Amino acid sequence: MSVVSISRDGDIAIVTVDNPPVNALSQALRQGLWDAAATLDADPSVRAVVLICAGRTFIAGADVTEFGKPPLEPHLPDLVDRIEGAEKPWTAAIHGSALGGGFEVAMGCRFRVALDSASVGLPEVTLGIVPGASGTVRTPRLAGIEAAVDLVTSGKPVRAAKALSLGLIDAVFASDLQANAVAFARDALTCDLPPPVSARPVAAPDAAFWDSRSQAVAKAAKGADAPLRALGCLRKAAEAPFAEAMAFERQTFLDLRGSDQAAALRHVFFAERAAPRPAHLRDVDPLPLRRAGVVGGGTMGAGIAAALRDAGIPVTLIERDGQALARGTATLRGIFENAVKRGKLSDAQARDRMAGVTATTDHAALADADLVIEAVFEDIAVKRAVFDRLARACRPDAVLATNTSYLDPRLIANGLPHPDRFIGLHFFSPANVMRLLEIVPVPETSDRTLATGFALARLLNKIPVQSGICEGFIGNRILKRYRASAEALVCQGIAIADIDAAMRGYGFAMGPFEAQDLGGLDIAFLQREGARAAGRTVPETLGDILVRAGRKGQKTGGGWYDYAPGERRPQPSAAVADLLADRITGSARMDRDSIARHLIGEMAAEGQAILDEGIAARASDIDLVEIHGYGFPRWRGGPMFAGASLASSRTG
Ligand code: 3H9
Repeated sequence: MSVVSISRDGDIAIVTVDNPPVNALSQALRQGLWDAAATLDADPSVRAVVLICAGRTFIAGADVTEFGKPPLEPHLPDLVDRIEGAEKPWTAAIHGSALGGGFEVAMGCRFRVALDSASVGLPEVTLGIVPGASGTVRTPRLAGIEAAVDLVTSGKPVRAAKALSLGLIDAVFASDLQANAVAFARDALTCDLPPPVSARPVAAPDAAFWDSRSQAVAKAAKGADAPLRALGCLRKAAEAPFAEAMAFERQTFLDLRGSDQAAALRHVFFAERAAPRPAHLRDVDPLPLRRAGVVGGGTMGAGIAAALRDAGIPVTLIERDGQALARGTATLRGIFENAVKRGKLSDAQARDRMAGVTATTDHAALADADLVIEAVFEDIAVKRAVFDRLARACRPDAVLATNTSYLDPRLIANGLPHPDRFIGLHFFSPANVMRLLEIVPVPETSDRTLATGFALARLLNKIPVQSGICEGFIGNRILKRYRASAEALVCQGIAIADIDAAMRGYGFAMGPFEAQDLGGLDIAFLQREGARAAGRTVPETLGDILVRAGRKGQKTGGGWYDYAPGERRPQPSAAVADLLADRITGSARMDRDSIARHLIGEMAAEGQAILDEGIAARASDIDLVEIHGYGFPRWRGGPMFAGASLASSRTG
């Protein structure tokens, strides 16, 4: 069947696009629309055209799978011009999302109407490119340069009501999109047509505007190239004639499309879509998730409860006594109050979030929970006791999950009457913000329980990655190697501050030592001490030496660095140099680029071991863990993606 079909409603032609899953602008679709424009121009009985899409969304953009291949005609900018130049006015009727090339096609139309649930946007910068079919040139002509800068450089879509207020669309309907769009198109024929978007003027702001915007955009981009390049295109659109700005945008698009950053971001785009759908669970129905319980109201438990409430799931929060319960409830309330302060929630929404929380010390309140997540102290005996009680209090079909980050979930599940419904769900702090969820089945976990873990991730808008069982699972195991490798560099004589600067230069918000100072060195220290107490041989790390000397990080006024009272700026520390003097045996020199390459190579090597052992199913899953759990720069693609290109640049 053709991806474009034409039908009629009297003198209005309806062009329907049907190219599942998201109506992406493949060559066949571009050609189909091109031919439709020619057919309808030639048909004197047609007075106007409505462009609408079948399926879940309007055209969601260029076909990203075609980006690595030679471009085929008709090119998208020509198609947008062709639609704009059509003899009859086209109206784009938008449902779902009109994104990237999809919104550019809509801007080629004389009018744009949408369902109120729809959104429009130009997410190209999130793929490491700029809009390539007039997005930077037509958007400011519709919405003005300020709004265009926000839309294009952030890549964030806006909902229909906002789009209407910005002038990006002309009308919003609650339902009956096709009938309303046809009526709109017919009505429009009774008035003078507005000029095509390309013919509309755009006001050019002064140099100060561009200076302030480039600073803000560079800051938000954190090393990604595309947002600043997009800003350059917008400036051209404001200062040069239409055709010149189009040529500039096209050249920028083509430059970036082949860039390393765009390849990395495409890799992440597809990785994020592959991770939530493991092939072996395709035919497995998850269990319903109507009510949840969280045991433990510390930072992690409260964060998990907040994430569940954000997804609309009623939560029972359990603590061991009234005092701990009051603290946990206050932490949870604090999360929502903070969201109100930052404008993320209204007062009423925050109240509603708390109204859906039952706080109690009585495990019997978990009798109707479909899922209970344990987030208590990392101590096997404490956790076992919790699960003993849960086994008695919960329904036999309720999923019981542990949020352990280091303990072996098999030991926690041991002795449970229904281990098939047990699973590890490893959240990252703050759990209501961080998108990563490591899903860790034990051998007895049923497919249904596992599928429920993935369904939970979908509900909470998290990126799920399945991990096998090993110490630290995927993420903390790589973190351990990263830190150990960074310490090894220190022992070779590389300055702590140089290592941190190298990793910041690579794109991390913080280097490995600064990050430990912020989070506290004592957490990992206590884990190592626990392992030592259990009789395992764990070599003394440099971090251990610092903690034993009372240097636990910023909270104690010093860790790897010194901090002036009340300050967060790290200062190289003579005390640390003294404490570590015996262990610093080398006087190696390495430039920052080599330091970063070395440490990324170490992470990738650990990732490869994780793959070889079957702990992770795909290299791209490991990349997602690092990007969404550990601040790895997204535009680098993750350690496995970046490590592969480091390896090829060494051999090539
Ligand atoms: C662009 O337009 C450049 C132009 O300016 C210039 C050109 C000259 N291409 O996300 P989902 C697949 S750049 C190919 O789970 P949802 C996706 O891989 C583009 N495939 O659905 C998945 O496949 P599978 C700018 C695509 O309902 C399936 O569709 N546009 C594309 O949760 C379902 O995806 C964007 O960046 C694509 N463009 O969300 C929009 N998009 O089933 C990107 C999706 O085999 N897309 N697929 O795993 C989205 O944001 C979401 O897909 C959308 C639907 C919101 C539309």
